[in-house]
Amino acid sequence: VKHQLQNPWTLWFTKPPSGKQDWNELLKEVISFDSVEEFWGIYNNITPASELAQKSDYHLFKKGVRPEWEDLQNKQGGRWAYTFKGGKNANDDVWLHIMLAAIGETLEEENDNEVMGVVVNIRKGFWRVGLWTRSAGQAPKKGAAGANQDTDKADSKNRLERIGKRFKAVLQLPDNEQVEFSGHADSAHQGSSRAKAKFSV
Ligand code: M7G
Repeated sequence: VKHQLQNPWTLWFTKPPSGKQDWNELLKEVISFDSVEEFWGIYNNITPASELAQKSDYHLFKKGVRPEWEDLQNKQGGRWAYTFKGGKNANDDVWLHIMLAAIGETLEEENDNEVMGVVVNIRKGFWRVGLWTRSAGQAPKKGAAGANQDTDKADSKNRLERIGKRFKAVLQLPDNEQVEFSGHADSAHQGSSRAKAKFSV
């Protein structure tokens, strides 16, 4: 029996740069799947995140969305991020739990339609997990059909904060630890994902 997921997902990998390569040349699509059983088959056969070299990333995104700021479905979006250090197994568990929450669709309410994917960045001395969302708490374009600048902006921010709290719950963070949200447009503008946080929960 196959336990069908609500959405098909694609795993991507960013390999560490060797010399001067563009972000684009480093990002590779690995495999797509749409059942719980396929997920475990893949998970049990790929290199655990804790065995990847520094500057590697895994990205698990809804099929059809590239894990890039430039993707049309990410352009107006942003991400919740949490940076941490821990033991190998504890770190792998954090990433596993984030992936399970994503494919199990427990990071948002059914109509939120915000979650694009999740990412783990393996860096020198720390890991970072990210949760990418479709919107970034911004006002819609002026004159967009049915748009109400003030209520739409507030709605987006409310949704994102609710999602940020669920992200924290999956990470089992105590109240005094924060996760931070930043918009992709700011990250792209600053040429770094370490853009100043717009808000935190
Ligand atoms: P990072 O891997 O998110 O964080 O971004 P880090 O600073 O901890 O390593 C590192 C760099 O990768 C950025 O400064 C960009 O040059 C590039 N990069 C990362 N992302 C997610 C993108 C993206 O979506 N598009 C493009 N063009 N470059 C990116």
